[in-house]
Amino acid sequence: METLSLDFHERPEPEMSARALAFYAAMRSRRTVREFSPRPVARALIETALRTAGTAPNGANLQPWHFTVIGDPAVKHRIRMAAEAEEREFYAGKAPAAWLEALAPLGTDAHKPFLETAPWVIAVFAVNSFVDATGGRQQTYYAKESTGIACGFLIATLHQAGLATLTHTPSPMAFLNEICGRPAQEKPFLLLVVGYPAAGAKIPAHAARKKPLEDIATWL
Ligand code: IYR
Repeated sequence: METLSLDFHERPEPEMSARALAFYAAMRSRRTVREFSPRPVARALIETALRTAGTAPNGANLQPWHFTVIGDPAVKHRIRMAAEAEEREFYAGKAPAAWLEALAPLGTDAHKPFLETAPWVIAVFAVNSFVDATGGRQQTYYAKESTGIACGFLIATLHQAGLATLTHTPSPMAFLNEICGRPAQEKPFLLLVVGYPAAGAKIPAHAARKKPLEDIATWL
C-alpha cells in the first residue's frame, strides 16, 4: 500500500471549542426554504460546493455519486412537470394517512414552483456500479450512505456560502434518469434546489424546533 503523511493540524483546546461552537452556530441557522428568488447564483459557487461534496468519506473511495446541475429553464420545467405529477398522486392518496399527518405542519402540497424559480436544481445520483478504465463493470459499496454524507457536505457548504437550499425527494424519481441522461445503475437520491430565498420567505415554525441533545444522544 502506498502511503502519504497525514496533514493534521493540532489546535489548542480553547480554539477547538471556539471553532466547534462557531460551526454549530452557523449550521443552526440553516433552514430548508421553499420560496425561492429567481436571482442568479454564480456557477463558481456551485462548483466549489460540489468539490466539497466530493471530499466526503465513502465506500472504498470509489466516490459513488453523480451530480447533474440544471440551470436550463427548459430542463427545470420538465423536472417540475414530472415531479408534480408524482406529487399529485402522493398527496391524493398514495401516501399513507400517517405520513400526510406528519407533513401537515410543514404545509407542503403537490405544487413545486421552486423547481423552476430557483437558479439551480442539482439532481444527485447514488452510483451502484460504473464502467472502469479497463472497460469492466466495477461495483461500488455503501453508495447510499456515501451519497448521503456528500449531500450533507454540499448543503453545509451552500449554507456557509450564504445560499438557501431545499432537499426535495419526489417519489418515485426514476424520471430523473431519463431527463438527466444517467444510466440505470445510478439511482436518483434527491433533488437539491439552490438559490436565494424569496424576499419575505417564511418557514414553518415546526421546522425551527430541533430536538435537544438529551433526546438525540446517549452516553455509555
Ligand atoms: N415528497 C413530497 C412529500 C414530502 C415528504 C417529506 I418526508 C418531507 O419532509 C416533505 C415533503 C413533497 O415534496 O411534497
